[in-house]
Amino acid sequence: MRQSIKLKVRYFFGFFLFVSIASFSMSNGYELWLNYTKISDEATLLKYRSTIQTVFLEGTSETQSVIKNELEMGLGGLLDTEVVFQGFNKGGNQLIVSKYNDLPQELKSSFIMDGLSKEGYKIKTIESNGASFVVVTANEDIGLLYGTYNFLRLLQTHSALENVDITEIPKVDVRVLNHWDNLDRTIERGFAGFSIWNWHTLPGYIDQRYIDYARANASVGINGTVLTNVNANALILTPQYLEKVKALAEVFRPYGIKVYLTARFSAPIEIGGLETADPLDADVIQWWKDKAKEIYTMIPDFGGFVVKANSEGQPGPQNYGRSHLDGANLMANALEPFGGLVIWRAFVYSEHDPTDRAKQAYSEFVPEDGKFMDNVLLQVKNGAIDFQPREPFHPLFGAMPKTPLMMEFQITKEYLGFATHLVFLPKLYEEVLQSDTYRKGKGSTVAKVIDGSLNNKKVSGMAGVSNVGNDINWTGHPFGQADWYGFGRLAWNPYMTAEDIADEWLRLTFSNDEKFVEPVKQMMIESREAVVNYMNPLGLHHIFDTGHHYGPGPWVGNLSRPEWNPVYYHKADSEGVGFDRTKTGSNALSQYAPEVEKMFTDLKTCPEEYLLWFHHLPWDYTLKNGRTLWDGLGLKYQEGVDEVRDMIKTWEAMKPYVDDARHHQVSMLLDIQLEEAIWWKDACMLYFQTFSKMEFPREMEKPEHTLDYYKSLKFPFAPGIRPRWD
Ligand code: BDP
Repeated sequence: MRQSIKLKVRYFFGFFLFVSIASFSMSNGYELWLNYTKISDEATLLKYRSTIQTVFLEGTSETQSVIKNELEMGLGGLLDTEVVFQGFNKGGNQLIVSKYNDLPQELKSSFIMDGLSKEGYKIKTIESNGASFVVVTANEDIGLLYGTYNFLRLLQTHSALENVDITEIPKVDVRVLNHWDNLDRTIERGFAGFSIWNWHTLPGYIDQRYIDYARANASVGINGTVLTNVNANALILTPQYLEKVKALAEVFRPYGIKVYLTARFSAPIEIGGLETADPLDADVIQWWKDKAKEIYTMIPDFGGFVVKANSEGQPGPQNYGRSHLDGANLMANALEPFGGLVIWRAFVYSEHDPTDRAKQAYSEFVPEDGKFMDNVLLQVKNGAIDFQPREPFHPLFGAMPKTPLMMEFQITKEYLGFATHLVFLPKLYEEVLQSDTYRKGKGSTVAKVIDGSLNNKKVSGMAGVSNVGNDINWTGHPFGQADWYGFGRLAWNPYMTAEDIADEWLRLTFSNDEKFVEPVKQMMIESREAVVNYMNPLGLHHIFDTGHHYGPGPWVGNLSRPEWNPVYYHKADSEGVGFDRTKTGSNALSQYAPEVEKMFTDLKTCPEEYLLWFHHLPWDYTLKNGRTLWDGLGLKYQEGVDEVRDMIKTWEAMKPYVDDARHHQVSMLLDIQLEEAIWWKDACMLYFQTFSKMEFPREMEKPEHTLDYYKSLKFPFAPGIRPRWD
């Protein structure tokens, strides 16, 4: 909060308010990981102060004034000193932030800038004629901004400045948040309040949040934002709304963030007055061309369109007997003259297609490989069903070598306990990115598909469905910020480990004290397995109560579309449980490379985490630990509950290291998480018992209520729901 209040003060209020609020020690979390409070370790502080006595910042572009502001806040706050900007000081002890071309001659020879690309940067300690400098340099302004944030991160994490030698180049080109924000400010699957986009007061009123949002994103390397829901409203493409979009684009531009919009396929009818949206119709083709031109006249660096078509009732080319390919190329053709991208979503499944939902995207898109225009990316969810606590990687990864496949992760926790549960998602992202597709032999990881290196792609991308809302701390749960942060870090470098990300985030957000960082990091890392255990153990999936997806609903079987019913996914019966996706079942496994297919098919090699995802097994099937499947299920549910109890204990012991406000907030949320973990265990085990007819394993705590009780629970106003869902 402190630095943003500083900003506000600068913009709106004046000195007095700043002084009075800056002395308030509680944090409401608004400042996110850009926490520039004074470094408490005296030795570190003194060392930094003597190393950085002045700052040389060359240039006056908009991005450079953003850099200046950030250094004033960051250095000023962390070192608690007045930041002195001055010319090059041969005497040293200076921070130099300058594009390579503008570097003082004597420093230039220390750098080789080849291959640094537009967004890359270097940070290096240089000794020159007995004087010492820390230099941040890049080819372009945006690289300098990224480098500045990294430099501040070094200070925030108390890193030594003596021998710094960092070269950073993003491995992925398009690093975007997807906001599922509606124009009325509700957010589909959003659990942290309403949308931060106040469309009503735009373009005239620029909320301070827009600026702080841009800072936060740029600080982790996010370079794009899709402002609107994939279930799109065509109005966003009207001049009235484009004016508002333009105002946001102007706020974001100095931070290197492009805006993208979701394009409703039927927009030519709804706002264009045409009778059809057929992608092969001449008027429709012209309409999209004109629309693209109109947008680029207003927003010259507009990123492009994201499209959800012929999926869950959205209009699309198939309404006219055309294909996804026709639809994507229609828009790509319109955007191409302006350098815009079409991000076409592969999340498609049809109520008219009786085959396993997990197979439909692959069947639809693989035959089109190589036929999309160069400015089309296909955006694929991490798994073939839908953002479950654990899913095997999507079979499309690696299967379309001629098409750039973009990763779609969900940062908001639609299926992971909303903003109430502490679940560190980078652990899930890491698992997916490090999965081996075997498409070009061993080591063909999903990360290599995504960064384009597996098949030499010209453009690459990663999208995260945002968890940001207008809650004071942006994400509802204070630990939800770590998921936003971690997504950005992984989009920049998909090979980072979840552990390193947790380490960084904790130090930036809370404290550098090892007695705090180590146990809490451990807790974050384990939190992902905990949620899998208490919600969807052993490969169970999509057994959430339908519509809102809050809590368990494995019994639901009355919805019109078969694949919207949990019973479709677990297939429990008196014989056993699980979805047979081997050759004897839906054969979805045939969509993977032979090595992967074999590994998942063979019960001896199939990891038990994925057992019921791929196999229907008898209740008395023997698990690796010698227990029956039925017992194993109960034990996993119990393990999940116990893990949350451990998290509570860990957090309780962290009281000395965290301000009371955030400590209490997280404690309350963990208590709810425990209640809900128990609810999941009891409801699911009671329900599955109606089929297994077996006793609960003795180590499992017995359910508190009856199955009828759990079935009777209703949550008509659960957040994040789209009104038209059942
Ligand atoms: C599902 C959500 C739904 C989204 C859909 C999508 O339940 O609200 O519209 O994904 O990604 O997870 O299009």
